[in-house]
Amino acid sequence: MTTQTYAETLRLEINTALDAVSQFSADCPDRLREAIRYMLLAPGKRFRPILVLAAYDLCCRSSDNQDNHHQIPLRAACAVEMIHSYSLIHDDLPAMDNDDLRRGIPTCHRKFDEATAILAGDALQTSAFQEITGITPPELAVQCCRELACAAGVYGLVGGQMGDIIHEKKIDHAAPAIEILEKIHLRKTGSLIRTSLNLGGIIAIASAEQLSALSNFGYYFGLAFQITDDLLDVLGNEQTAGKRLRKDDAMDKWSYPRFLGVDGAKQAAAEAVANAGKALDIFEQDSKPLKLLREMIEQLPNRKK
Ligand code: GRG
Repeated sequence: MTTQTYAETLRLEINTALDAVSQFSADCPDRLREAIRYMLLAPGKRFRPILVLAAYDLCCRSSDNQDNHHQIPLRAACAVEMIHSYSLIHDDLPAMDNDDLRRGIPTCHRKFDEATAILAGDALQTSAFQEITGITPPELAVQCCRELACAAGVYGLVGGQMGDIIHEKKIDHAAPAIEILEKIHLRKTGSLIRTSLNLGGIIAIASAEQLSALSNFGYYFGLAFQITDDLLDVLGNEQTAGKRLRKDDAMDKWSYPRFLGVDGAKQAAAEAVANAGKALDIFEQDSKPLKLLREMIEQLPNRKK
């Protein structure tokens, strides 16, 4: 199986599982279900859930060939994608970035309305944790729940988003800009990426050395992801990216190209990619998941969306 085929297999498993977890019973209002599924099932790259499954496969000692091999890690994979989708829906709202386009389609509040989009985001967040409670044994579920809550809350996504808003409005300029920028992005973007890798490792009962390597890889992956996202905003094509670009300058946002220039940001991304690669050196080098993780990080500087 090539790395490409392996990645496609994981993506298919993830999309099937996301479809299943967002059916909900008849008690869920139809409009809410529709709004949730509209953004959750829209064509995202599925980076984070793929990282969960690849990290799991990398550290898992049981046989690869069981039919239900991914039954438990798929719950965590769905949960991170649900948290990610909620954050995109809320980030696009008029009170935040006020965007019209996401994943190549109208944003959730444009397609439905603001109240529905807020509620769809809220429901995605709570459903993510409900999904985690299905992980067995229960002690593992508790560990995963804590890991995800830390990444999503005040120390992660939400805290990072608040930091971004504060600095966008230039309230606090005391510390060196690049350090603040890194801190914001490690929370806003990096935390969920790192947690995706951690969750895969935790569920696979990885060793302390493996968990530390995954976490290091996640740190640099998050950094490279954010720098290349900022570069995409400057250099990318809106149609291919499926979202509005040239936002950072227009909204006076802090970004890597703004502080380092385009070439400096490309250099910083290359350094993060190299450091991420080194973090993986402790693993067996010719396994499928290892090759996929290396490919994902090496492709980041070429991303078009
Ligand atoms: C509203 C709590 C809250 C947080 C918002 C998601 C987010 C935090 C901000 C989005 C703005 C942004 C451009 C963040 C940088 C990185 C990022 C999260 C990009 C989008 O993720 P992709 O590229 O998207 O993985 P797809 O659609 O492929 O899943």
